[in-house]
Amino acid sequence: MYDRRVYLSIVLFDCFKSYDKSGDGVIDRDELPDALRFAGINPSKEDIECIIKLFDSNGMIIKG
Ligand SMILES: [Ca+2]
Repeated sequence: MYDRRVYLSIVLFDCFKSYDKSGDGVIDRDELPDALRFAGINPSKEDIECIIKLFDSNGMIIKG
């Protein structure tokens, strides 16, 4: 029986890999809109800038 958290981690990892098109281990600024659209969000350029500022102050997740 799968632990729900393990399952969600696998789904999230697969999702991340599919949007990390350059394969560098981070979601680039250019890759972020497609990932958000997959989640049902149609981001504006201002949304993208806001997300990067709010969630990636150290540059480890999103490469700007
Ligand atoms: Ca990437």
